Amino acid sequence: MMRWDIFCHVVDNYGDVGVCWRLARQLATEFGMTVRLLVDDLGSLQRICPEVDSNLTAQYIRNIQILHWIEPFPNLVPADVVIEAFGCELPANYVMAMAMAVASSQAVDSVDMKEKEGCMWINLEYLSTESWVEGYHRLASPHPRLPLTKYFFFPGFTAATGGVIQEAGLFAQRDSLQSDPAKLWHELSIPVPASDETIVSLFCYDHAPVGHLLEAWVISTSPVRCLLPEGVASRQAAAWAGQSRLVAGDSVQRGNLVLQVLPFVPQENYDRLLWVCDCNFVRGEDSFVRAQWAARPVIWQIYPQQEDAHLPKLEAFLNLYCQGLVQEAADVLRALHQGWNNNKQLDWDNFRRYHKALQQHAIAWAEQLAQAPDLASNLVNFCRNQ
Ligand code: TRH
Repeated sequence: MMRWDIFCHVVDNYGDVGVCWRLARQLATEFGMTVRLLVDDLGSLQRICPEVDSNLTAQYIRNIQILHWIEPFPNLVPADVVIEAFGCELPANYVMAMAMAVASSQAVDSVDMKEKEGCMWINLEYLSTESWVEGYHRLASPHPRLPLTKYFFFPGFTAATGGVIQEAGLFAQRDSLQSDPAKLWHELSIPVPASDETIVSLFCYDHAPVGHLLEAWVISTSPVRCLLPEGVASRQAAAWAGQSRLVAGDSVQRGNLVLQVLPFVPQENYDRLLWVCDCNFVRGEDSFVRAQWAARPVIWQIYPQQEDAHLPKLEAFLNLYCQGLVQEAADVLRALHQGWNNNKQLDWDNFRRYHKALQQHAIAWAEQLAQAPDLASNLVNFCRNQ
């Protein structure tokens, strides 16, 4: 089970490839696996990992072979473990090669009594907080024609799911920066925050009520510095500021708000940014999990789905997350999430009032989450035991 292929079809944005890239790195560095990452959109990967050359069909970065997934797909020898990320459809010739590998190992098996080998085929699903996920996690789905079985693997926040990505040493790195954040402020050319200033990072989808939020900060009773990575919600922020566009390095001051546009940073640096902010607005899947590891209050904009199918998922997460949080603080957190995800007004001062309770809870939540095995360990163990 040493060779892993991770197939990633980028639907949109950076989350699909963001999760696959993290997983690939962890499997290679912590488990010593030989990993190939096959991505159909190298530009998205390059955005979060600038070392990637989007013109190359094959390249090695940090011990991972990155292959441009193109059609027609070349004939490759399949790996021992094949991850089909987020239900992307594997190339037909690759699936046939998997089936042939299994068939030939079974033939050897009957003659030599050798241990049966073949491909473990895993569909790594999207992260979900809903309880039905526990019942579907690790279910097998035999192929209708070929001697192959696909297993469904569901990341999640409970012990009966596949867990979430957590690299070894993550907390130690986070704690070290949190105890001395000055070097990051310096790197980002941000003045060391005043004691009454709230530093917020803002990463959201274009339909978020950015204007409402910025207005709430303008009239906030204490100063707010909003760090906005370039290209994200910068259109609404620029429109709100009465400017044609905002680019990295720009800043806008209104009332009690300083809005500062940062470059879109490499993935590791984004983690570091989350660690030092007092509150993180995040979205999708990967930034959402990383903000939880930051152990700072999180406001999540969930990826929108047709017929508002995403709203029960948001509710399920809040139900889980708010356990053990004092009722008033939980109400405030829920109200902010409802407002942020439903294009409504936001009561920032109320959030500030409960910031301490929310901060303590964020630490406790991260500690509790870290008790369960992480996604990569769960995947490796599952494949070994199968
Ligand atoms: O970008 P996202 O919205 O991604 C996804 C996709 O839209 C996907 O189709 C959808 O199904 C999924 O969300 C739920 O949000 P996400 O998941 O948070 O991914 C963003 C990635 O970008 C994450 O790995 C962090 C990274 N990032 C940086 O590397 N630098 C930055 O400056 C920022 C803001 C983010």
